[in-house]
Amino acid sequence: MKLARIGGTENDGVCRLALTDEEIEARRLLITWADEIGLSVYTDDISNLFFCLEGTETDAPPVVTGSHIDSQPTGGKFDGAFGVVAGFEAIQAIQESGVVPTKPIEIVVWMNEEGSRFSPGMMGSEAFTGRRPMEQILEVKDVNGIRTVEALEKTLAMFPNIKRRSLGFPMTAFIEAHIEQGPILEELGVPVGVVTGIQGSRRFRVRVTGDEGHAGTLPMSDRKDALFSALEMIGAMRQAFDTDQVKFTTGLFQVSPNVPSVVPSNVLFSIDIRHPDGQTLKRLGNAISGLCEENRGPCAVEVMEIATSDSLEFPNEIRACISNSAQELGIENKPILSMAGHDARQLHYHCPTGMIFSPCEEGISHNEAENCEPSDLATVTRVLAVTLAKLAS
Ligand code: HGY
Ligand code: MN
Ligand code: MN
Repeated sequence: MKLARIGGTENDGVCRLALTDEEIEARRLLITWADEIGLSVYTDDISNLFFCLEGTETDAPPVVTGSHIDSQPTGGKFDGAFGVVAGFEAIQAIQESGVVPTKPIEIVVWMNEEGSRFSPGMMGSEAFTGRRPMEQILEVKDVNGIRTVEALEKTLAMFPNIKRRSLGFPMTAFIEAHIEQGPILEELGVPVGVVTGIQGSRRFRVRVTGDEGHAGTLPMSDRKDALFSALEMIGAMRQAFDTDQVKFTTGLFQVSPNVPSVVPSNVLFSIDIRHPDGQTLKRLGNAISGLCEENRGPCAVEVMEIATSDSLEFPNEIRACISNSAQELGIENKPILSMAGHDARQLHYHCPTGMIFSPCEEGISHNEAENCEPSDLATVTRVLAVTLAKLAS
């Protein structure tokens, strides 16, 4: 709740975009918490944050948990933040239990998971795992034309005394606790979800180019109305993508010159399409260019794919470790596929990785009304603590 007040909105949500003053303030709070329980603090060249509990084998690859603290502009208090706070609670529980782990246990805060300011997201985990080149990440601009590298340097300069670590250091395992962001666990009445994997997603930007004109004088037959063409394209996609299990939206939509009496000359819109089956996602994503071309009317259209993530399955050894930990605590748990993307997606290609889900009220997320029961979050955190202690011993 204290973390949620940083960037808190009047609708009881959170707006704490990556590398903003609000996020810098949140980083300061976490560093204070880490100092209070004796964790050492590190960062890296992409400003991921690491809080470390030493193990008896100081140089062993750490067991890592964590998530992100950046939010959507109309985000909730728990998306990302829960996984970071759960890491602190789990480590404190391990410290208080007197268990001294063999391997170090660390909490990580991945930079810019959401990608709402600098897009696409997951920059911190992609740079760490080398799944996206740094130079590509650093040149991304936000809506005000600020480059990622400028905001990154400003953030890093705020914490001059934090030791730097290399990107990509070895890890024994990565476990991310996160809210489900869907309704399944709540409907089942099950407090813990053992995540089986993450569905695939493909993200595009479509630029439609027409011509400005006088709203009152230019004959309709001579118009190159970029907005009308964009609407035709989106309508055609909604029809083509109306199949089982597909998730599809055009969340970002920019019109210019965006004034009432000028025929729109330019539209830029996003496509976020997801599906658990790799072949279906491939087929649907590959159809986008054709659908846009067929519906461009008198306008020009350019389709750019900016991110592609295959469906993935987390390793059984990690899923079993989480499920057994819940069992030992007498906590009911169920396997569940993640429909949302997470940094764990990138870590899956770096080390044995898994996720633990908590229910969230009516599955609401990426919405200021996102809400969770503290008891549910505590239950997931207990399973996380046992899982981390096991993996680190
Ligand atoms: O879009 C996603 O799935 C993630 O919550 N950013
Ligand atoms: Mn998240
Ligand atoms: Mn999110």
